[in-house]
Amino acid sequence: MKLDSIDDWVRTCYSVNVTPFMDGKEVTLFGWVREIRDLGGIRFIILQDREGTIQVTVPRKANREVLSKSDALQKRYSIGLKGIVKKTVMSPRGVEVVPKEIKILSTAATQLPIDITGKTPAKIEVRLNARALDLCQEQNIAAFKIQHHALEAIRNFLFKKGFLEVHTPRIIASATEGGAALFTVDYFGEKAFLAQSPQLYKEQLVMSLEKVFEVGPFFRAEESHTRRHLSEFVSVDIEQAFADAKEVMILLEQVIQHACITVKEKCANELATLKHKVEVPEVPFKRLTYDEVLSDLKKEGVEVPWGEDVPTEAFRVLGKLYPNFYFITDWPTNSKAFYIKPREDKAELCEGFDLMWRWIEIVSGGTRIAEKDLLVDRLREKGLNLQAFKYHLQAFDYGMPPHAGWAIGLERLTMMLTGKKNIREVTFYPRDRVRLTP
Ligand code: AMO
Repeated sequence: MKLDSIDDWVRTCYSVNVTPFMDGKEVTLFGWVREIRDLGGIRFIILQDREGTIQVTVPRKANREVLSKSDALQKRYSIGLKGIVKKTVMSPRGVEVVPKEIKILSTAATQLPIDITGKTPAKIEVRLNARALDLCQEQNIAAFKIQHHALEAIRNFLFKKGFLEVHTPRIIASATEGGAALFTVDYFGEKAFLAQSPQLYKEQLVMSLEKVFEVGPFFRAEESHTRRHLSEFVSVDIEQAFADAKEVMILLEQVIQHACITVKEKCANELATLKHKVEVPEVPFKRLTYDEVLSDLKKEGVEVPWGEDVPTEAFRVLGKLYPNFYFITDWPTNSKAFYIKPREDKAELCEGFDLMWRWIEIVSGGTRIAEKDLLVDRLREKGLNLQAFKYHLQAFDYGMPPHAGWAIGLERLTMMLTGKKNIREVTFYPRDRVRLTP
């Protein structure tokens, strides 16, 4: 088929902007054929674009060119059309567009691997294999718009609070979050790693910029194949000088609340598409200590030995007791990373915290160790190689202020905001133990 060229056509509006009030006006639309229905010679084409759909009605007496173009259309062809808006009671939105001219800009395969109307649901593996097409489903567009608005809200909030956006290396020479979950990279013949977090760099940057944040992908060679772990995930990190865990926890709950308010306000249509409700959480969020968590669990018949991490099954029980956001503070020092500050009054506990939503950990953070000697002790206790941290330790000779920070897992936050149960649903192109493509 000979394709048309876009020429000087410029979109006048998206599908959703076409309303009955525009009756009689000419519009230029671009998008994809979502469905075609023939009814006694009248042809209905549902045109989909980023913002939604609009009914295009080709009457029997349309001009020959329009009739033959509309005859050739199939699902997922990308098209442009100029047409007249018509108020009607015959379409769900009370409006249709009658085309004067149609351009076929690209074609598509006759057999598509999934039904993007979602009427015939496909398994997630099949959908992920055809992800470019799968992402055209309204549900997916809705989920990623919600993610976009949440991240925009978080960024704006942090800008207002005086944080500067920074960019740290992804190719690094030493681990930050423990040695196990690292991907190695051949760096000009030298062994390097993909960064698990911006931890060391964001800490160093508070010496100059004081309040920093970074949004970007980080990498964990996760062996566990769960519905909330990826090998590559997006982290929203902050770090603040002259602050402790208490202060950054207050910032965090405000950030989360602001993201929820924004999504609720700006994404009503997307939430309706997903049949999901976002409740705006009240601040302050509940604060539970690790000891309180253990005792709550014990009452529910779940024993977690003191000092150990809380297993997933126990978190599920806890999530039923606290079905919203809550912090867990005062973790055993040894259960947290080497850079988390032990409590001054009780060194076996630390100033690290997690922010949970139901049973899922969405954020973790804490006050950092700002004293070089203590950091060296903690590195040794964790069995880490001091030499690998030479440059980081050096920074502590140059005036490292007290500081604290946190990192939100963006996909996990999006799960909460969209009601999706599998993290792969809210990741454009998920990477996990068994998936490296597409
Ligand atoms: P942590 O390792 O807890 O902390 O990571 C912070 C947050 O990132 C998300 N996350 C993940 N999401 C998907 N897949 C994964 N494999 C994955 N791993 C982590 C979670 C988690 O709460 N440097 C510290 C943060 C800090 O103290 O500032 C850190 O990386 O939502």
